[in-house]
Amino acid sequence: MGTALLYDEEMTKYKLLWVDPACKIEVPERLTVSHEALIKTGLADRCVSVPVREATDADILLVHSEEYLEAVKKTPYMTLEDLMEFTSHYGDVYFHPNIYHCAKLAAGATLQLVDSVMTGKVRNGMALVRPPGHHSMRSAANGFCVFNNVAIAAQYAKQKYGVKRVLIVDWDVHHGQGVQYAFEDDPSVLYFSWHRYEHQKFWPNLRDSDYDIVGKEKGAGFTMNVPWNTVGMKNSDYLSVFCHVLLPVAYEFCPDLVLVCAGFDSAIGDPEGKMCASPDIFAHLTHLLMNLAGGKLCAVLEGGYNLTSLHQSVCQTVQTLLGDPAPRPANLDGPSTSALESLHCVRSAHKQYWSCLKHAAELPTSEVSTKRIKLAEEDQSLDKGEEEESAEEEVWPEPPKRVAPPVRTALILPNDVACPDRCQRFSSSEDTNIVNKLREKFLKDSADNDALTALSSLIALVEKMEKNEICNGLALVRDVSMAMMCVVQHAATALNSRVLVVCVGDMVVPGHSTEDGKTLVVQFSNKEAEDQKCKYHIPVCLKKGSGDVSGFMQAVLSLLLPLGYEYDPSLVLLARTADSGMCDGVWQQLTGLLQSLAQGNTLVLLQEGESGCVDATASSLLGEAARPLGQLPAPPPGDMETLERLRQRLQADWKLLQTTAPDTGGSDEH
Ligand code: X5A
Ligand code: ZN
Repeated sequence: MGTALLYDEEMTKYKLLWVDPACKIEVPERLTVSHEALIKTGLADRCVSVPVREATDADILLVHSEEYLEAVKKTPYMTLEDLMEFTSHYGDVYFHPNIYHCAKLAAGATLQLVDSVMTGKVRNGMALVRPPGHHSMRSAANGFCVFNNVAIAAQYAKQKYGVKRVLIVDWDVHHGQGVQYAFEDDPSVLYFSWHRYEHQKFWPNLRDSDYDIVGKEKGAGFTMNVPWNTVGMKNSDYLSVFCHVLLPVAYEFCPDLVLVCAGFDSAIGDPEGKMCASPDIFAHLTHLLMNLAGGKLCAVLEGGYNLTSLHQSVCQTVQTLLGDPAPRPANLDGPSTSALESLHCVRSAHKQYWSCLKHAAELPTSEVSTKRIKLAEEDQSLDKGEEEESAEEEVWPEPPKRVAPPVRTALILPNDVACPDRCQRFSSSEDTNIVNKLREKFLKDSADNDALTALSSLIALVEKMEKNEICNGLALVRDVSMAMMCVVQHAATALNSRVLVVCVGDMVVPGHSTEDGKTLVVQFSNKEAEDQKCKYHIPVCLKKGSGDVSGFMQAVLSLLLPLGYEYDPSLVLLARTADSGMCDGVWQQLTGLLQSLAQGNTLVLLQEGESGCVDATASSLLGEAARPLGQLPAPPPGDMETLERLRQRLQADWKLLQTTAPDTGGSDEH
């Protein structure tokens, strides 16, 4: 199943016709440059091109008022003077004789994308549209937006396809207040937004954008705002919020469809956002959402005003939707203090609504909110003192080309186990060098040539992964611990290699090799955990029972992922024992999510008897979406306490595990 791309040149055919400094960045080139980059990189060719249509009146009325629609309908016939007058009723937006036509195409393209995904024509897709949508409200244009493309799409999906729950992720650097207002009392739409806020000093300067605005009535808890109170947020800040706020809540919510307000003004170089996240972070943000809703994800362009940063970010997003492994993200040095303050605030504001946040720390001493009020009083002239445009242009390295290895998934299987479709059965011509080394190290006394052959092809597979000839692999082995040991030892000899070992179930794990940091072992078992040996050996003990799915997912999202990102392995080794008791759904989520690390170089080791889950594992390794787990029940309290204790103990060594700022953090429950 493919990836849809929606684009129509017609949407480049309107522009600002007078002088307005607030609007001059919203130019037609935003779209042409993005589209040309997709063509030049060959990405457009790999997508399914879906034609754009105009949204109908009925579509638009799903969100907007009749009066507003009728008023916009008149704009194609207005004189320049009339257009300026009409524009003056709204904030930071402009009209043009052709913008109504384009706005219908932008909303219509979004609906075509939803149709393509919901009917199964494609798995996911992206709509490149102008004008953007997330600021427009029921009866008002705003912030370059005329019709609220994504809000209309959410209503449409509910109405036409009976979708029960929609997740809207707004990673644009501005608050999509229009989307928030459209769904503030609606528990069937979870709206998440992060945005430059600066204690209300940044446009659109709304009290409604703060962390304590959580939705109304039945919709309480279904609006999540992460205000950024300083500029310069980086990759670590974005990933922290995904791991500690958005993903746990999204998995608990269990959407049937994910819509992304995909604005790229949150990337480095953007004159509006002034943030420092690199364009390749969008590969990760996208990947991390692709296992929700069975992979049904629609990304819809919103902002993005640095043309270079914009087209790079668009390409990263589309390439990830197509299933190519994400690049290793650079500079994950932990979140900033200001980001941690925001994270802390949102988590505490939502702890009463989401069981995954139940153990979040209480609000910091009213410091953060009083700061906001003080600042607002001090400076009534909001947004005026905009500093002079700095002459220096931000520079950053072009994201490296992502070359998907020729083979996606290779399997080492006994002859009597069938190889799943689209995978390659791996057999290596015996390498005497490897065999001799292995014999020396592991099998001195044993004459088990079968075992030796199996292990040597395992090493050969790892070597092909190192050379980028194979992306990932799966091996059914006689002895999981032994196989793991071999791979770890082999990898340790290579320079700059780091292996993240994830074990599920009780097994002997490589102990001695962890101290130098060449290996990070995270072991999930339900045996009472032994004490942690060092920073690089992390036993996680969760209870077995009905709630174990929630507890385990929580551990994956807010413990394993941040650890993995900070460790930045060159290989992920995922092993499980036959008696781990893990269901296929959770296993697929784990396998799918871990592929965001190590450029997708994942090697899965399964016990020989476990041929039953080869297909499910291979499907995840191939990049197919894991099946949804259903709305998650509350995790067992004991598990949550275990995880929270672990997180607190580890956060000194692993900064991405922090969820509170150093000075405001103190007061945890229990
Ligand atoms: C879609 C979008 C930004 C408007 C900024 C106005 N709008 N100052 O990014
Ligand atoms: Zn924006």
